[in-house]
Amino acid sequence: MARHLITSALPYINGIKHLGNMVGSMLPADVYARYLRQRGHEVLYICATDEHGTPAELAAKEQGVPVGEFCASAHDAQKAVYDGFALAFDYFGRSSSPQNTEITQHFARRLNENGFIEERAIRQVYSPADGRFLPDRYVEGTCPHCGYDKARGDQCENCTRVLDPTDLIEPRSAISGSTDLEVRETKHLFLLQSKLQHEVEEWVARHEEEWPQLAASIARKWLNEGLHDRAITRDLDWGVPVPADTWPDLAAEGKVFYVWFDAPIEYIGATKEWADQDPENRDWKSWWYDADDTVRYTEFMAKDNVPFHTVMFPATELGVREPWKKVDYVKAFNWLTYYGGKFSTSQKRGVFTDQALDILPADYWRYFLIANAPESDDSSFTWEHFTATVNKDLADTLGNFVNRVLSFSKKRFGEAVPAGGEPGEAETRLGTEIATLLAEYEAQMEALQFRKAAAALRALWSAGNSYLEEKAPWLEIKTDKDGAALTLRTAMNLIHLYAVVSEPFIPGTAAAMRQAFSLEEDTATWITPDEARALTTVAAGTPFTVPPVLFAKLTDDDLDAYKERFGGEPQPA
Ligand code: B3M
Ligand code: ZN
Repeated sequence: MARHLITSALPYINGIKHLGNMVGSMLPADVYARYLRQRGHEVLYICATDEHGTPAELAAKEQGVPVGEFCASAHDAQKAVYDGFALAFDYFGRSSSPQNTEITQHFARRLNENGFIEERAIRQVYSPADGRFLPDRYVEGTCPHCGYDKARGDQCENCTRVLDPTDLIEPRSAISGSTDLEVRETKHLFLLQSKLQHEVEEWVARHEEEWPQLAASIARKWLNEGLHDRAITRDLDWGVPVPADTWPDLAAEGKVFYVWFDAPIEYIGATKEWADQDPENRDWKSWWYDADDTVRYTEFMAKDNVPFHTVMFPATELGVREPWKKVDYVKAFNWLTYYGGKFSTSQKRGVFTDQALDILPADYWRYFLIANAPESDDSSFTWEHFTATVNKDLADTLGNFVNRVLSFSKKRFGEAVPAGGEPGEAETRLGTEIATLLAEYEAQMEALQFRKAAAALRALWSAGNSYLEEKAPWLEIKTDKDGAALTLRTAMNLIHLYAVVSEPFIPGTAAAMRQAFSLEEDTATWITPDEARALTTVAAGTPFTVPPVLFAKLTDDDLDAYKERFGGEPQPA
């Protein structure tokens, strides 16, 4: 049994995320983590809020609260939503933690000792009216490439080009609106990534064959363009301070590290946060340090984050010259679109995660999103597709099967799994089919192919329906009571199997299904294809209850109401 370290890209602190964010990072990571735990592996799933940088400062300013306070409450708000989605992190930390500060500063000192950091004077936008430098998003203006007049200093939202604040035409301060801006010289730390190019290339070459094509091709593209030295400090109040022991001048000027320098280090920082809560029993270093032979590390993220995880962060880790664990497998996702257009936080298009939970329980979303994850291509969210999937897969194929079998059995045989009948040809055939489908499901989960895994799971559910239609216990009972008992007992074993193997996708419903049976031990321990084949884990005589309807069918009125509330117009991509 391997030790599995899992991280998902750290959600940025400045607001509740939409469904598109979650499907490309935290949700599949949770599904994978749950699966591995059920298979008996030791798993550590770590995530955190990414709290530094200009968007946090600006959002706090907008609300008129100190940035530390803003982040604390925004962290809690995000965590509450993730709890609602049943994301079972081992720890959900904060990049503004002292642990992250300590490790980030350590990394910077080591990089410096190893000759990978250099102090350079650069020209930066300064605002006399605000009395400060204006990094990144603190400057707005007209994009020199496309003419968009609300481009931000770090990137143009319209044409997506990456910008430097000094590129903007007619720049203005995002704080005061002042256009009285000057360019002043100031010193910053640069990470000499160009010196690490070869090492990163060698490292990527050793891993890319195993990575999914999306991750490998993005890493290659960045390497081919060449690694550039980049500024890793900023003039901000909020961030990991540049350590005064190493850079007294910069520290005195209040410089902090750039958010993308400390954010990936927070994967380690959050692990230490986790360990510090129970230091007797938790050893953070064994997951991260000298762990190449003992830990398998899998990262989840959307494609725009891939360069930072496949090239920049590995460069940092390599340059530290200490055996920090580097990623083994990068699971990258394309975009989930909303009717073919962008989910947009700023334009309030699409469905936010908190709104989703107001409408329906987590399992509806979890199943739909993973079954349609943008794995090989972008995929589009539409309410039509969502309601049709819920009705067909969850309400009919799974939910109805469970309720039909249990209610009918209760009515005819009472509240215990009925005895009688000997498995025959139909059960043997069913057992073989179930074993094959379960093996397929396992293989797709091991390969992190979530859509295909969902298809295999759906096929398992369907197999139960076909069996039930074929045996028709509601007719059988009229002529062959033992035969009907066998059919229902077999179907109940399927329900129990579904309860166990559906757990990664729909943990709430899975628990309700498991708990329908009064088994000695309520455990989600995996059932292997060979065990499943026999369909006898739930013995005759086991008491059961009929759970409330597992999935409500969504009506045309529901569909209209969703479209009315969220908009459902097709949008050009
Ligand atoms: N916070 C993702 C984003 O906001 C960024 C991920 C950090 S992962 C270390 O787009
Ligand atoms: Zn532009």
